[in-house]
Amino acid sequence: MNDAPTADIDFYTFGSTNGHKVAIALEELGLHYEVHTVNVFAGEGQSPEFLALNPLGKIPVLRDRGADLVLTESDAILLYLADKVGRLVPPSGKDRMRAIELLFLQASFQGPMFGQRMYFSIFSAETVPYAIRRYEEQGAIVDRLVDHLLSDRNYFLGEEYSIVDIAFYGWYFASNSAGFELDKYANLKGWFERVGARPAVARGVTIPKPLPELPPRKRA
Ligand SMILES: N[C@@H](CCC(=O)N[C@@H](CS)C(=O)NCC(=O)O)C(=O)O
Repeated sequence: MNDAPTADIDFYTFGSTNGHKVAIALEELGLHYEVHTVNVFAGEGQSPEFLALNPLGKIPVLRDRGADLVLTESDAILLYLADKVGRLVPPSGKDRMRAIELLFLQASFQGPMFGQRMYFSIFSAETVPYAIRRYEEQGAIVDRLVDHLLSDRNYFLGEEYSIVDIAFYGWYFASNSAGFELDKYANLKGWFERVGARPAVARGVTIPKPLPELPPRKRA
């Protein structure tokens, strides 16, 4: 609930993948928050005020005033919010460790590979066929793995939707919009549609604004 007057959470974001993940979680959890739009692609992440919150100059950043806490890294923020409300993550035991393992997988593998794929296939001023191929291959490895992980379940942790789904959805949403199709992966495609049908997800990917129109995808 994006309603500044009663919020004790400040959410610094822009309309891109890692920000959308946190927006989806805030919406799913029904938390009150105030959005601060930081156009990191126009240099606003480099202002002294913002660098004091995140020295890397990237969004998302979350400040929980009540807890006197500033957090960066989207998956750490997802875990914090889920724990704060006591929903969307197993509270303890093996199931919680599995959730954390999958969050690390998302942050260390899906995010960087999809990020580089997007950069070389969509945004790079120069066409670098080797890099396009390399990250298309890495993206396909992620897709095959995720399709396999979802082969006997509706969500990453089983039948319960969780922050792991939100973490993976952010990049799948952006890469799908950029023309990276999921048709070859039935389990992954079914999951993508299931998660995308949730009202909080549909709202989250428009906060503070939807993804921009993207340039055409380069082919190697
Ligand atoms: N590992 C970070 C990545 C954050 C990130 O790359 N944010 C992007 C937007 S989605 C950004 O701020 N880019 C601007 C820049 O790199 O200067 C996370 O998961 O939060």
